[in-house]
Amino acid sequence: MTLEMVQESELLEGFDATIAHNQRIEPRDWMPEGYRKTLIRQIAQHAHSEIIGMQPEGNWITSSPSLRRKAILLAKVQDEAGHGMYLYSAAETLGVDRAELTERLLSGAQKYSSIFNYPTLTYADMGTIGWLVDGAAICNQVPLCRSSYGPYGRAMIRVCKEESFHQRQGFELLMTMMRGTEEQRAMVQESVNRWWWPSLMMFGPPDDDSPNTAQSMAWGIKRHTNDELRQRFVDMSVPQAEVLGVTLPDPDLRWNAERESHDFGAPDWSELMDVIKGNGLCNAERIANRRKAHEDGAWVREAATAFALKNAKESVA
Ligand code: BYC
Repeated sequence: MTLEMVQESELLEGFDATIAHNQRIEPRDWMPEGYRKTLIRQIAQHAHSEIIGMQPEGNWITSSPSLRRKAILLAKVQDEAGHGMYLYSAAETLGVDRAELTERLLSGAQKYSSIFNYPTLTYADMGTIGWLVDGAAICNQVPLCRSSYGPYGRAMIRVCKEESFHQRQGFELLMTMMRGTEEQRAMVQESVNRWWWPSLMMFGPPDDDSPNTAQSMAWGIKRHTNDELRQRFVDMSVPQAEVLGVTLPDPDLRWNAERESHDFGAPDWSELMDVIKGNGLCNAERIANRRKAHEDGAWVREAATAFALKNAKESVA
């Protein structure tokens, strides 16, 4: 064994002990290359999802039915931009920069959540996204507050607080519509029918087909498997659907007293794979919009860099 190999095995021992003691890995700590790469992949994908996720709702800001709804939607979409920024910053602590991550998103080398490749067809979708999509996000992200990587876990705490507000505003919007006219109730049901299955797909493929889960759990990056979180989401959503008075579009959904959980049908996994590969209804449009926004913002980045350089020179002089 060379000296370098001995040093690396000692570093690995220290890293494993930190994980085993449920303590956090911080940016300056040594970490295995695979751990770093997995975190960059997941955190960047998460950041991209927040930024691309502004589009389906952003489209409706100018068509909000009242000033109150407009202010709420605007605030929510701005929160999502903020989440993207915290997450890109967390990824940067791992030695990548944001420009490089944006390039990877635009070239298709990195993914973003499948859910944002579905179109928003009615205003009820603003409520359903809040209720189901943010609801699924909370289920997935609350355990990530305990992720073994410090900057990611800390970013998640603030993100989750805001997601919780997002979910409630969605539920309140749907509740208001359900108390309205027959037509409004039908609009909510139609929207829930379209978003239910894609929301279940947000948790990723079934555990048996999830190549990353086992290693990510061993490293304490993920705290639960995809199927565990999906089950938690279904159990959480069923009573909420009853309160709202909507039917979840799954004929196999029923309470299983033995398991003390709901049984439910399988989403169309071939659809998830197809959307992930880029063949969803809105993939091309979402990336084209993101590319245009990035290009249109070039002058802002240039101005900010020039201003920072000028300030740095002045503080040296
Ligand atoms: N969509 O081995 P697996 C939000 C990929 S934003 C696309 O299970 P992993 C919001 C996966 O990346 C919420 N791709 O992977 C914003 C992997 O491919 P690569 C976003 C998916 O990482 C605005 C491959 O499939 N949330 O809430 O262990 C408005 C195999 O999967 C998907 C997060 O990003 C998918 N659904 O587990 C409103 C949460 N599923 O990368 C709301 C953080 C799987 O190897 N991320 N893939 O090429 C995670 O928790 C995990 O990354 C996942 C997947 C559970 C998503």
